[in-house]
Amino acid sequence: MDKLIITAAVTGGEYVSKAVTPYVPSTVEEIVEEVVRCVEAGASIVHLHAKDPRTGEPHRGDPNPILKEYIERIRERVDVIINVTTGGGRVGVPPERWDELVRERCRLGQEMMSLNMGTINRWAEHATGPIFLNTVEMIERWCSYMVEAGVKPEHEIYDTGMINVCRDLAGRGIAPEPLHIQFVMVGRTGMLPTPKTLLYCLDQIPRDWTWSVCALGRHEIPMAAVGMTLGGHVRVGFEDNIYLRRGVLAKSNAELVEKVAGIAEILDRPIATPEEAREMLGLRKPSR
Ligand code: KMH
Ligand code: ZN
Repeated sequence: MDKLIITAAVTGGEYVSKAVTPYVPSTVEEIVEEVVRCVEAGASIVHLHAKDPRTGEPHRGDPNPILKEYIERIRERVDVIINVTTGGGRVGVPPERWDELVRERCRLGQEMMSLNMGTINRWAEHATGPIFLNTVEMIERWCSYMVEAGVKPEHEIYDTGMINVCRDLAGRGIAPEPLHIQFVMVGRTGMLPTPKTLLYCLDQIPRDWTWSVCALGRHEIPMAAVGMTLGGHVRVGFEDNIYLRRGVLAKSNAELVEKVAGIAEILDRPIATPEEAREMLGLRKPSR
């Protein structure tokens, strides 16, 4: 089995603000410190959204300058693979501008970006409305922007049909193989977080593709345990779950990273350093 790549989705994404947990990092300084703690705990990738520094809500308007600042400040402190959102960063931005902003966002100095592989009903209330819009045309264009910029897409799969979209993009040479998949088990409007669902998904992807799993709320850690047992990689962090255990808020994303790193140790699965993860995912180290 390959070494385990742990992604820390540290910023709370679009749904987790200070009103949800006081521990969500929101200022640039808090986010950088949180990334450093997560890397020390075993994360080799961090996934970032732009936040309002005061409230921890999604940053309203063009998120690119603030994401650029996060990336530059993180690079000054620690070696880690940086993965930037494309699903987030839409609040207060008219849909006509999404395309242009994603294109620009590909060139902020990160190595990876999320690419959401289909439209889905929102699993929780969201400022942009009840639909998480990702048409095949958007996906194709955004994938091409990433590839042109030398950024590796992380294909986010919320429902099993989205795997077909991945295969189609790969087959037409739009997404370079091997793809890296994130199975995002949101439940409710998407895939249920169960071992059976994950096994079905794994049957649908070529063996040489890499994959990771994340699940929302109380399913995060159990599905991470299932994923790493099956040879996959895992994502944890406040974007998906704010609890360390039932009724106990995690005080830092690093506590969640430590928890899955502990499970990996029990399972005798070594953890990948950022450099080892780059090698496994075929990433180039960014120039400083
Ligand atoms: N918020 C997650 C459920 C993105 O940022 O583009 C999925 C995600 C997608 O991380
Ligand atoms: Zn995200």
